[in-house]
Amino acid sequence: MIPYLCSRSILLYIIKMNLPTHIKLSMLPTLVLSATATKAAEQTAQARPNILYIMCDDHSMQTISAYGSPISRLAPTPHLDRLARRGMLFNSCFVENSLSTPSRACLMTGLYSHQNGQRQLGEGIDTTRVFFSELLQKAGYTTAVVGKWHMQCRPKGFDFYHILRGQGHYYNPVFCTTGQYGHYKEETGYATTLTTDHAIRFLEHRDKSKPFCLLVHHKAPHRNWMPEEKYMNLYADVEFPLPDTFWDDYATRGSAARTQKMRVDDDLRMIQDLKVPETLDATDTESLDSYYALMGEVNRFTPQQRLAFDRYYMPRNKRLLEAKLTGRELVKWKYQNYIRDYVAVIHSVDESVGRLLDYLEQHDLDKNTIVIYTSDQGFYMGEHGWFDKRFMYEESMHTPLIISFPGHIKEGAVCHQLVQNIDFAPTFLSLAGVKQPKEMPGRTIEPLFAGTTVKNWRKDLYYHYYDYPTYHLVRKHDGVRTERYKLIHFYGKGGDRAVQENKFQRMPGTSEYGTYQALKAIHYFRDDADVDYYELYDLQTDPNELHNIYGQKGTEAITRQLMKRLRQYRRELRVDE
Ligand code: SGN
Ligand code: CA
Repeated sequence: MIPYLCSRSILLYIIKMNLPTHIKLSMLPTLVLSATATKAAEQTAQARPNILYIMCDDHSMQTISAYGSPISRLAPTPHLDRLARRGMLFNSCFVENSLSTPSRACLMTGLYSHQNGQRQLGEGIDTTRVFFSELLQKAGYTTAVVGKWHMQCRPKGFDFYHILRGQGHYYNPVFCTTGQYGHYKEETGYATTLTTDHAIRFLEHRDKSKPFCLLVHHKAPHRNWMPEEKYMNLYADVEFPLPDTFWDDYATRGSAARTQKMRVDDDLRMIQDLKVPETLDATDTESLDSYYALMGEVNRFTPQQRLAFDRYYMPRNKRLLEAKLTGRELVKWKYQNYIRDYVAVIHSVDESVGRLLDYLEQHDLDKNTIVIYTSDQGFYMGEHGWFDKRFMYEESMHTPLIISFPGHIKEGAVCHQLVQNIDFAPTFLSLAGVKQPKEMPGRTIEPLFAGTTVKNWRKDLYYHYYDYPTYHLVRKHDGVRTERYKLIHFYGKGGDRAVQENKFQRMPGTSEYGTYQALKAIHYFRDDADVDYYELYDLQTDPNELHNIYGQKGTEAITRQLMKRLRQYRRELRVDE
């Protein structure tokens, strides 16, 4: 429209000019040519799709009803299901390092953790690496990110950002915005709603002559799972089934599965996570820490928010304390209420997805926008008795991925081929018609959109987790996952000895140092042994990964093959630890 108006006004201007008619006529072809060129440029820009990438923090596949798990059937996600019906449900999408900041660094750079420097949660990212957003911007896209950024660097390559500080807060969070990096202002409301509002505001005010790439990164449903005021009691009366592996005793595994601290029974905190401040033991540093963590959220409330919180949690806590539950009954109570809060948080996320899809439809943007929904990793909803993530075991490494792209992806399609978060940056670049830098190891997933099995697709994935010793005490490990098997190598020094290998944990002033000292102060660490061992799972016969078959008779050939592939990955990718 704009070039058309411009050409029209120039034409009128020429007509009005005090020049002989033949000169005026001789100017016309130039005018026509320039108008055509501008129009063509606009069409090329418009031919490239808009990209709407929605990523939650810690959203499990088990709580998206399109994936059909028993939990999600009791807490459905109609808008995510609507997205899945419009497009493709990916059944085999995995991360390369199941932790927030590494996953985000991988998204932005298209590189594995050891290549982009972000191995653990705090410091690390190599900011000299190119972010895909910079390349999209150069190619004529308007780029934006709203919500949880969670990297220790300024957003690079964004025309607009409106981001939370660190992990962000659920209630009345602080955001900083474009041009004001480091200057955070509090906003009244719930993080999921506010993040969606800012996403929509960006869409309203964007430069409409360009295609856009908008990243909507929700803080939800990260620990400590604080539901929105109006949804706090949404699932109060629902009883969720325990996962089959809830009482796993880790009998066939190495020590890492036992020395972690992410168990629903012992490690979910009564105060911080389950919101029972009445259990405070002021003589216990761990209990006090848990209390301050909850108060860090509760003290942010407006009086109305506080009222809603007390109205739901106080009677729930009273009933619990009166029931004097112990043993398995108490564990089951913890599980139920963990899931109830988590899925109530998801309800707001689902609504946000609905609002964004509605906006696209109402503004005629749905036809030319690819919508991607995913999480920064998977999450345990009680499987193996756990919450949190980090492990290479399925529920953590496996992450949701739903993509709709009208005209390119058939409605209701399902993809089983192996996809990893190293593929996102290459996919965005290819959608924008930008050449993929050769150092990016992933590949565009566009060929999978056709819905037929792509023959020369990858047959396995490399995974590497580094963040030990810290929250949840999951040991360092790397491994390879094929469509059928998974080989994992757990390694590294145990307890304080591991800190010797971690430069940030030894460097006062860094967030890694701060976290390490804070956990030490509440006696979080144990003197775990050094480890160096393998586990092997056959996902076809043992999808729940309960039977480690490493070293068993009959597994020699597959072990040799997987070992070879793992060595090859390490060599080719120059893995340095
Ligand atoms: C916080 C949480 C951990 C969680 C990490 C990483 N503790 O440290 O439970 O594993 O974040 O999560 S909390 O007491 O601060 O909630 S991630 O999603 O950012 O990777
Ligand atoms: Ca996360």
